[in-house]
Amino acid sequence: MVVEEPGEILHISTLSGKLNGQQVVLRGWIYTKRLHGRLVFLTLRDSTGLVQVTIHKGQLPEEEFETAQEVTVESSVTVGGQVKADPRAPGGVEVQCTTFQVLAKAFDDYPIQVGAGKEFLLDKRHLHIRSPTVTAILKVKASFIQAAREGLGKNGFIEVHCPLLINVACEGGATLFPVNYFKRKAYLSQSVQLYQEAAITALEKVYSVEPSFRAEKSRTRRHLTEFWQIEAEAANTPLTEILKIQENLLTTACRLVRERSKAEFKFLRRRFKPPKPPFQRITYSKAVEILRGLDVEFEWGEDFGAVEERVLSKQFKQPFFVTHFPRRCKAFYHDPDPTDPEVTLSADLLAPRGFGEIAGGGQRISDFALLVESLKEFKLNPEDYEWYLDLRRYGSVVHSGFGMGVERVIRWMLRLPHIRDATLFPRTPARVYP
Ligand code: NSS
Repeated sequence: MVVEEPGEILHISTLSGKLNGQQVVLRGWIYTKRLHGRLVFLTLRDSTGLVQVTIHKGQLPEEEFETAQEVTVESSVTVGGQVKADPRAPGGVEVQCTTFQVLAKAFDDYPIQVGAGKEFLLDKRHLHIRSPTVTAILKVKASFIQAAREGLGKNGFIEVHCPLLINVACEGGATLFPVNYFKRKAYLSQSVQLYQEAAITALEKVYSVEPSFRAEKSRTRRHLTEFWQIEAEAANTPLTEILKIQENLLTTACRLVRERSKAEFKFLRRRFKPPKPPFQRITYSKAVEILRGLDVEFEWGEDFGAVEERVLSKQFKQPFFVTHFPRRCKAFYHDPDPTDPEVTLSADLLAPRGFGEIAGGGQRISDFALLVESLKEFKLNPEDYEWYLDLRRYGSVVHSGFGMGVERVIRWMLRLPHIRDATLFPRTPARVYP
């Protein structure tokens, strides 16, 4: 079909009562259609919102009216018409159609219907992402990443782009995805931390926004096998400083997102108050004490699971740090606390009100001999980590970093039922389609 190029095409979000009486052209997809005698009511959708389009027989050529009567849901169309202020209409305006062109008529069996089940919607995720709810979530996510980039950039962090095909584990071998790399052993990255540790000797303060992969069989509302992290690493920076950087990043980014994504928060009916610094800091041992005080049986030395994080974070109204985790429940690279080598200079950032962990990090071992010893203790082969050991041989400095789980933050901000709701196409143990 050859379609004449119309004049300037407006986005739905630019329509308002101020344009009352003006002629506009919109391009989008049919969201709903209702026939009512000589009238066709359509809801048109574009990337910026929804608007009602009313089509009166007699106000456009007969042939175009018939096309509108027969148009199917999700057809792509160009609509011309007059803006009419209507306080009852969503958005305060409707468009009275005078020209109607179909760019591609959709098959008449659009599979997504009101009341579709969760699994079905996940099978049809490639279509379901068009729903205004999903669209709003994706916009908030983009806004958060952009705000985080701005915040880190302003603080002198330089964005680096690290490999995702890697040769050694950062976060323990159990969750590595193996890749057949031309008959050699390679894996998908769990975290770009080790590469960032190399980059800081050149750039001092670096960050990345990148996918991370974990072959985690856990089917929880907080785990994906592919998720995004904002990771940062800084030279000459002890644990206390990296906590301030994280605190600053989260508060700044949340404030910016709240300001810039007002329409999305309103549409999703989410009230979200950006957190305010300083965040409370408690040690792991103190957290264990709190848990035991709440009748949770817990052995010192274990890592917190979903239950512990939920119970603990219910005691807080703001995000908070848990610091100084025992050596044995954290990865090999965590620096032991010189005043108590049983624990590490590590920290997790937990979101309040039952939510739990959203970021993890801490101070890294910077001493060569200590790092070799730690690798051996964790049953890792120092030979595999040769390049990483070089960083301690040549120009080692005290340094710290963290990784913030983007989908975890979005789930918390928007109170989403499941972490997969914060992704375009979720990847879980049961799902690599679509
Ligand atoms: O394993 S972490 O706690 N830490 C690291 O990967 C460090 N190497 C980061 C660093 O210091 N540069 O993961 C960091 C965050 C964690 O707090 C969660 O928010 C998120 O990444 N995360 C996940 N999100 C979704 N699904 C899964 N499976 C997942 N695992 C971690």
